[in-house]
Amino acid sequence: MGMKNKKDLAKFRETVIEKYPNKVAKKRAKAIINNDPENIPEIQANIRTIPGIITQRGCTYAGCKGVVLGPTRDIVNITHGPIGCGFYSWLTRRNQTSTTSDADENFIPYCFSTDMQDSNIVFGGEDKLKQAVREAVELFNPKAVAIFSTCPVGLIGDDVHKVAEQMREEFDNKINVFGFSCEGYRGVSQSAGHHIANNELYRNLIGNDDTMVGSAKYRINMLGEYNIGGDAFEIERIFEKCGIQLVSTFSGNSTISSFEQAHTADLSLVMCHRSINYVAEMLETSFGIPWIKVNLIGADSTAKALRKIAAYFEDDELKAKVEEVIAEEMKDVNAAREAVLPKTTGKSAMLFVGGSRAHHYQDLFEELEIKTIAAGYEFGHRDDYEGRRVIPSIKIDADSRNIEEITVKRDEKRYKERMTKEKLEELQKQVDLEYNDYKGLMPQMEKGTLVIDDLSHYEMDKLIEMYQPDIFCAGVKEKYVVQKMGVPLKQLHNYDSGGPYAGFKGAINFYNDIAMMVSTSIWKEVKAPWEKEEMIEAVYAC
Ligand code: ICS
Repeated sequence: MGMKNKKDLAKFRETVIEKYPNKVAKKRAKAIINNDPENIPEIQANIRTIPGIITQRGCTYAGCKGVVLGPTRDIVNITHGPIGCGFYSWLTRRNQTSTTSDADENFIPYCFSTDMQDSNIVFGGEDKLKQAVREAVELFNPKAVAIFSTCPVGLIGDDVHKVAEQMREEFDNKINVFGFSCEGYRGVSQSAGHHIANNELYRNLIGNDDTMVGSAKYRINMLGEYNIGGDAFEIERIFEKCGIQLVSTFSGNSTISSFEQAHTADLSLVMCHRSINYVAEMLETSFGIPWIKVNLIGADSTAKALRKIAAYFEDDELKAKVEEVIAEEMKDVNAAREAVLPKTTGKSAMLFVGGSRAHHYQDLFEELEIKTIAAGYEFGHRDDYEGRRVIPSIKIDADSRNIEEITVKRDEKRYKERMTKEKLEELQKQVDLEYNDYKGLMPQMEKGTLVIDDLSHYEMDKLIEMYQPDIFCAGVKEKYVVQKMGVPLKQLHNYDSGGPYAGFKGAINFYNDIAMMVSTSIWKEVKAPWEKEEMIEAVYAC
C-alpha cells in the first residue's frame, strides 16, 4: 500500500495549492487543513464554491425537496420547475418507507412536477402550478400538498406562497397546501435548503395536533434521520425493544400527523445536526423540549445514545432495560466484528460526504480499526468541523444571510411544564459530561490527518494518487472515477444497494460490506484499453 504517514499527508496542501491560479489558491488554502485535535484549527466552510471548480455539492432545492421533505410519504411534493429538477430528485436517495395498511398513503414512488416550458417562463407559471395542484388533489386526495421552487421560479417571480394560500381556500382549508422558496441558487449548497425546509415545517405542520399517540412513558422525537437504506427501520426496532416511543422522525418513514404531534414528545434526539438543528431549536424554544445530540451510526455509538436517553429520563427501569438490550444485541455485533477484523485492521479510509456522515461514519470505521486519514464535508458549517457544545438555546452560526429568521411562538403552558429551570440545569450538567459525543469532525480525527471542506474533483484525484487509501467513501459522482483509479468506493449517501447501516444490525451489515471491499483487488486488476495497449500519440498541426 501507499505512503500513509503523517509527514506525507502534510505535503498534500502545498502540492495541490501550487497548481491553482493565485486567487483560487488563496481561497482553497483556507479549506485544506492539517488537523490538530489538541488545538483545533479554523477552517473555511459554508462559502461559495469557486466557479469553474468541479464540486461535490448539490443545490438548495435538493436540500429542501430531496433531503428534508423527500422521505415524507403522505405529502404530495410537487416540483414547480423544469422536469429535470423533479426527475433527478426522484427516489435517487434510497429513502425507504413502510406502510402498515393499504389505507396508508404512500406517494414516494411518484414524481410530481409542473414541467415548466418556455411559455411558462415568458408568461408566468402560476396557472400551471394551480392546475397541477388541482390535478394531484383530484387523483390522490392527499392530506397535504407541498410546492417546491426551482431556480426559474425565483427568476420569473412566481409566488408559490400566494398560490398555496389560494389553493387552500379553494379546498376549504381541508387540504394543507404550503410552498417553499427553495430555489436552487438561494444558498451556497443544499444546506440553505435544509434551513428553508425546517422553517416551513415549523410554520405549517409542527404543533397542529395535540393528540398524544401511544401510552409509553418515554416519548421522543428523532431528528435528522432519513431512512436511507432502511436505517430508520432498525432504529425503530431498537427503540421499540427498549420501550421508548418515537413520536416523530424528521423525516425518515414519517407521516404528516407525526410532524403535527412532534410537540407532544418530551425529548428530541438530533442525529444529523446539520440538516435539522433549526427544528430542534424551534421545538425547544416553543415547547420546552430539550434536545441532545446522538449518533446511531456505529454499534458502540448506538449503545452510548441509548444510555444517554436513559440517563436523561432518570429512570432505573429504563436504564436496566437499555443495558439488557445492549448486552443482547452486542453478542452478534462482537462476533461479526471479530470475524472481519483480520481483514480490516490497519487499513485506511477517506470520507468526503454531506454535512454529517463524514463524521458519523468514522465511528464505524474505528470499530473496524480502520483509520480515516482524510475527511471533509460538502456543505458542513464550522460548528460541524470544529465542534460545539450541545446546550439548548445556544445560537448556532447563521446559515445563510438570505434565509428568513422566522418568529417562533412560545406555547407558555407546555414550555413551563417541560423546561423548568432545574431541568435545564440538570441537562446542562449532563451535556457537559457528554460533551465528547458532539465534538465535531476535527476533534475526532488524529493529529496530522487531512480535513478538507468542499473537496474539488482535482483534489480528490490528487488525494488518491498520492496516498492510495484502501477505501474511499463519497457519492455516485465520484464512484466510477475512483474505482478506475484502482480504489474501491462506498457510497455513503445511498449506500449503493446496501444498508441499513444504523444501529446494531446495521453495524453488522457495514462490517461485512466493508471487509469485502477492502480485501478485494479487483479495481486494481481492471485496466483500461489505453493502459494495456500501446497508443500512438496524435500530433496536431497548428
Ligand atoms: Fe444530514 Mo447525501 Fe443526510 Fe448528511 Fe444531509 Fe445529504 Fe444524506 Fe449526506 C445527508 S441530511 S442526502 S445525514 S441523508 S444533505 S447522505 S447532512 S449529502 S452526509
